[in-house]
Amino acid sequence: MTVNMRREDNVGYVEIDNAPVNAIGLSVRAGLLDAVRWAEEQNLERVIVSGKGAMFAAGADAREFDADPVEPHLPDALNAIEDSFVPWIAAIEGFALGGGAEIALACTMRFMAPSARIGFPEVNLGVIPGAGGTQRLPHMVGLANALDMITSGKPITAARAMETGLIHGIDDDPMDAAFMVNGEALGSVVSAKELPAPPLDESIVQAARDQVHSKAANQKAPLRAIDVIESGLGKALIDGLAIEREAFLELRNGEQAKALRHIFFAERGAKAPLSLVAQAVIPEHVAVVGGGTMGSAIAYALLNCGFKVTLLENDTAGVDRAKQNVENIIAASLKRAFINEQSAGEKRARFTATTDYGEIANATLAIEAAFENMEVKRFVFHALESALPAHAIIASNTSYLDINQLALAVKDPTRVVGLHFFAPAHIMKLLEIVRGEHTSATAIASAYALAKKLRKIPVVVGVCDGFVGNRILARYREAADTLLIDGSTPWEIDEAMVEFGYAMGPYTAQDLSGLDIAHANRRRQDATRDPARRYIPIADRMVELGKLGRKSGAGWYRYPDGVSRVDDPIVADIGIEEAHLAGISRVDYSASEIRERLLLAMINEAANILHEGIAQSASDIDLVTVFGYGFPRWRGGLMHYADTIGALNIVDKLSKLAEEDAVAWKISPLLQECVEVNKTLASALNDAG
Ligand code: T1G
Repeated sequence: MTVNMRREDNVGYVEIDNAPVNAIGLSVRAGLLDAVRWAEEQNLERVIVSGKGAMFAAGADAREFDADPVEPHLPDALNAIEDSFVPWIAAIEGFALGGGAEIALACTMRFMAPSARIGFPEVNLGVIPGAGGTQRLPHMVGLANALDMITSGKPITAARAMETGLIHGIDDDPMDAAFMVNGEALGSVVSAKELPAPPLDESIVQAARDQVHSKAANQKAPLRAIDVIESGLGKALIDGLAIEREAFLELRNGEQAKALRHIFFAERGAKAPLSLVAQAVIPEHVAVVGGGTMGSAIAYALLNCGFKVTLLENDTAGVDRAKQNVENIIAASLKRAFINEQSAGEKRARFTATTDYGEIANATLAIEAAFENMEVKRFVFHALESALPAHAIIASNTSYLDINQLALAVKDPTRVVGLHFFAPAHIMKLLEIVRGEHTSATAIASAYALAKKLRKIPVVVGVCDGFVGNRILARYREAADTLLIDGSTPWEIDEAMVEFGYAMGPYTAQDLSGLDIAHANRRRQDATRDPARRYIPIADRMVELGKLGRKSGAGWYRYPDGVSRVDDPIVADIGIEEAHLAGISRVDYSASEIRERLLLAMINEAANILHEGIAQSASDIDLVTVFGYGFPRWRGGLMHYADTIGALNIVDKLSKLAEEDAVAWKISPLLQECVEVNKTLASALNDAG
């Protein structure tokens, strides 16, 4: 059974029992309807509904969304609860989300535990509440609060729920509170549909629209939720529910909802294969080498998840700098109330910065975050090998360098793995686990376990220049620089990609990270670059001119006050000048041509990455692009997006581009294969196995 029913005297207890999160699937919906009939047949005085385990209910079972809805539908069950002559009381522990919150709204009363949360995260799945949330909530909490809860998708605390009038009480034992409500009080509470609808205040509605346009541009569900809430006001509940249901079903079958569901489940699928879990060695004491930006943020991420951390630097100046960097992150976290003073104190107590490698004699994991230079890293690896226990895992945070080359610095290469964090390392969720040719299963399993403890999204990648994310990024930038010399400006390119859904375009992003990083990589690749491949010298010119980005006051843009960004005609002139020197007749590319070229460049590179076995699945590439590189989540990631275009169309467009430049636009064999056997990239497993 997924809905348990029992009675004690004349009180009925209905428990949603569908591990792990009490998702409301078909059996739960049917069970709720049965429970209404059971309570009425038993002529009970009240029903107290709760969730088994830590959660009330996580919402509708999103795995059912790809299939046609099956009766009984959740609105049917909730209308039956609301209309029943036996009053229902929701006793909420943990989360009451989406359909779970809607069950609570259909009840006569609601009680929450102090730490419980209630909310409507449907927009995060590209849909809107589809079982009365848009129609009942405004009557309970008012128009502004309802719009905010539903369009933001953010759950609220029990205290906030009490403030807004959403619930009737907060109690450490919500079921007991529900039991203790006196009969008369219970009988006097009116249901949502009997409460007056809030007045339609156009200024509130417009403010909600403006908020959505600024926070969730391009996303359909939040705006549609506003429409449905607005059109339901003043209508009978049954009419409002019909409007809601139609909108919900339409969104549920739409591209954005499919993309968001894909990412939701891909994120949860990013975990160690069962065969590996038992081999994980979870460290307590972790060594971090290098106290710069990355090293200190990695150290903080570890401290934030309970690890003991010893940060190693070359000299006392480095030690002092590392301490200050970590302290700065602690101070910022305190300022934003992410942590409190007690928690800050606990972190400080578990943190040491030193030059003495003797202090890591009992560490079982070391993460090297030193200067991005092979010789420096090999030297550090050698020192770590001498200082650490023989079974300790040695990881590098390198963004590009060859883990196999690094592993040669130690006697036992099986203990070497890449742990590629993304800046800022204590905030970004993505973690590329780089598997070297000798990396052991234990090292991979331990990396997965570390990612889980750090609440990161782990993606195992193979060894190549830039692994998955930075290799795609390098192709993205190369294609953008090609447009730069062939006719566009940085701001035209950035605007085109922001219209696609990126928070910022490649040039704005590079001004933030600094042009010198990519410049150093280009120099590193000089010796092995294909001479037949077009080389665009504009970015080199920028670095030669000292235009390194925001940190130098100017990069692809100028920053007159250090903050605001303005187009720089000098940069546009450099593009024109370089085109002239190369004998190129510039072309005025439209925004859609810019988008198409940059996206096809990334898709083709990603297909090669999949084909070469550097990534294990298209879904992993989606996680990397969304959680590491700002690809719009509501497009499902680069490969999911590619599948919405289709391999045939992609190959057709690439063929035309290859006529311009056969080297840069050489079509990935995997894309050709997808066309030949009519398969999607999502179904294409890498050939390397
Ligand atoms: N449907 C199906 N499976 C779900 C699920 C859901 N809604 N939520 C979680 N799971 C699975 C998840 O895939 C994972 O599976 C396991 O449960 C643990 O999840 C009608 C239409 C509740 C805060 O959007 O936010 O209601 O990997 O790792 O970290 O109007 O899950 O173990 O096989 O995330 O403890 C609205 C989504 C749905 C909430 C718990 N509800 N879930 O976090 O566990 S639409 C949501 C969450 C709706 C109604 C509308 C979180 C959580 P596996 P987990 P967690």
